Amino acid sequence: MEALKTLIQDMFHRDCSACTDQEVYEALLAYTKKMLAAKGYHDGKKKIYYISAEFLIGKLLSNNLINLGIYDDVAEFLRENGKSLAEIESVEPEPSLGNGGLGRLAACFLDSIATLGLPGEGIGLNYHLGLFRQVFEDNLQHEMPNPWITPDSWLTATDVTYMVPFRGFSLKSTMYTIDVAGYENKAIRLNLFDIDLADESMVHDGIAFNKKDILHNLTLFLYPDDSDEDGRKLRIYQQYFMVSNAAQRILDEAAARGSNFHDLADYAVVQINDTHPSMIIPEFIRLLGERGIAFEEAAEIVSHVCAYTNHTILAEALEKWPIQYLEDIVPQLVPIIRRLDEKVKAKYPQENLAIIDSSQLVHMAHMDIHYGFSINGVAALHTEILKNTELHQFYEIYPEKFNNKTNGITFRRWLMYCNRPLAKYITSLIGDGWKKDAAQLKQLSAFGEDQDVLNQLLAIKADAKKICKEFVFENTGIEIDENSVFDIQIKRLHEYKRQQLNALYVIYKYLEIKEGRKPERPITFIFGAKAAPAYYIAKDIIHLLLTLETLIQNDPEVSPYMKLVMVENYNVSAAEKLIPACNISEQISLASKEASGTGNMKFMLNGAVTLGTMDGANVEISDLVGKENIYIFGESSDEVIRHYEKMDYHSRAIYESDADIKKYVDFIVSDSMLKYGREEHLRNVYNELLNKDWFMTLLDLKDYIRVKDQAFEDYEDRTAWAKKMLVNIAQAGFFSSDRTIEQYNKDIWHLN
Ligand code: CRA
Repeated sequence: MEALKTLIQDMFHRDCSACTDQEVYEALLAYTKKMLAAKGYHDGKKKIYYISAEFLIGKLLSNNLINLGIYDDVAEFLRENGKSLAEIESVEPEPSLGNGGLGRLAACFLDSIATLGLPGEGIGLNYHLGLFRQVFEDNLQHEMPNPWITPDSWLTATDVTYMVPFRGFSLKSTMYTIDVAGYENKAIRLNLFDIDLADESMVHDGIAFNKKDILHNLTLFLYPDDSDEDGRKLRIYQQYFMVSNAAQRILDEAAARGSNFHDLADYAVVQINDTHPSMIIPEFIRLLGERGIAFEEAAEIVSHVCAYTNHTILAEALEKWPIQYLEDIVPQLVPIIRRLDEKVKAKYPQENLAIIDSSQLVHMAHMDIHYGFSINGVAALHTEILKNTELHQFYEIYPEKFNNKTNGITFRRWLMYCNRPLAKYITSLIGDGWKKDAAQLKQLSAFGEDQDVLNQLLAIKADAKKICKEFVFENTGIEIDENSVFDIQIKRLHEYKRQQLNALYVIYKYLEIKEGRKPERPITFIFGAKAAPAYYIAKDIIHLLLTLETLIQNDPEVSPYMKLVMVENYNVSAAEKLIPACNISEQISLASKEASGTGNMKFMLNGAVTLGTMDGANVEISDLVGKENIYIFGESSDEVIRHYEKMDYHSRAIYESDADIKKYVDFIVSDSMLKYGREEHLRNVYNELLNKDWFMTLLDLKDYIRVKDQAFEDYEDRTAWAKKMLVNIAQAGFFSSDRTIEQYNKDIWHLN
């Protein structure tokens, strides 16, 4: 640590102990950046470019220290100087470059690409104000800007710059880099493109701004409100800016490594992360044209370079742009897209295979599938649904393109960093081979009957809950009971994820307690979720949760037995505090709707037991841990898909025929609730459940209550519960993103 000591002296002319946390942070940042740069980057002839609208990377300091192998030394050095790494880290703003699972997955993938030593990089945008920061006021969500770029940050400006042409003007870009260290390996880069004139001062009243002022707004926000035409067009500006920069860079790099472009596929493979980067296909063709390669051949070249990952079957996320919008913004792409579409139509005249449909909408996913060489889903069930239902017409013509890549998470961040005591304990039992070969966690199975080990797992969990309790208090002002069961649902707020189902359980439990049936042990229901600013019913569900929080908090008959807390501004840092402390992991989406989920994996790795539907990766978790070590409820995805096809699900019929369900739903708009909540918002939720319930909440409610009660009962047999924890940890190895990336490389990328 001599070098660090000297650096601190040089920077601040004082000892570490005399510096402020901010100063020590700045020194550590400089120190770490230097070490990262000194490591160098993975090289090779062919390179993977992972292009994504989101990279939800989380704070970087500790993760980098871990991957550089100096975490313990730095922590020790700081301790000797009267500092704590945890406090210094709290100075670091969390980069706000992602929304949910898709963005966090991209971040885990960068960690694994670097760790496995693959030549690659991430490409995205440098959003200045990121996704909004969530503030609760009067039990309602408000959105504020989330600035994260400070004078000293992980971003390094580069001299890479391109011109990106739009109708009527061009924008100059600058590329910024964040180095991502591999675990005990070299680094790769996350390259974020930005405009030079971004003007944060145009934002007013929360997150409002002039959506037409592209010269100054293009990289302000991730997912700007797209509820009007200007908002949707801004998204196209962002997407094209991202992919034009990406394509120009990829061609430049390939040329520098010796490509003549005819052989581009030997130098570059592009993973298109959902449809946001899909315009890279026509953009490549355009740029290859400028470099002398005719359309037919260019289309062929691109078809060997681009691979597409689908992350959802929800229609709202499968982007379709009016061709007129593209005409207005990027007219240079329109003739190319039309030619691509004509080629498709000549061979396959069916409407449901078209790139441009009869309503003049451009289906971005269809372009990816026709002109990409691989299409993958993100969990086994999801890929089956793509093949058999959602994208069946494509599967029939291109069966060889379809493949599954079940998602994964990096164990560096989601165990070694966020739960150091558990990571250390695992190492004490089976050595530290698991850090690079996660499958070795299976060796933990040998301790299933070892009472000391089981007790130790319970003790580590109990400690994590104490730490979490402090975090919850700081965040919400509510004191929770560390001896209660922690039941946690943290993820984006969406009707298909069914936070409303969980809320109905809370209402059921509340009424039970009111009627004198108290739980054996207090329960703490923890939520964390942001709702998209224009997704009104999602915001109403947040209001429902916050109103329940207040109601329970103010009811002395109930609050000793249960609490509900909704963490404000849920983000990666909050997840790192909550996940180690969780007992019951809520994964309760309507079967068929959650493509994979990745929170489910983080929870099991940290010794929580899943309560979930047979959806997404829950199915694979269930297969691995066995039915005794997971709580499954609800209709199967086949049943659900049948209901949609037959259109025979009517929530009102269930409500009218079941007095209990009626009681819980009615409670939403009862006087007790109206005392703390707003009628308008609560009634929206009530009406939605009764008249639409598009995600079949009431269908699964009774079974959910039954199985959840069973889980709480089983929790009381502490040894039996500890065994479930052990099995979950031992079986989590499959969900390492190192495994996922190895499969991408073996089946799709073919690097080295
Ligand atoms: N919301 C899926 O819904 C999945 C992640 C990552 C999602 C999750 O089930 O785990 O992707 N889909 O694959 C998505 O964003 C646009 O679609 C997600 O994050």
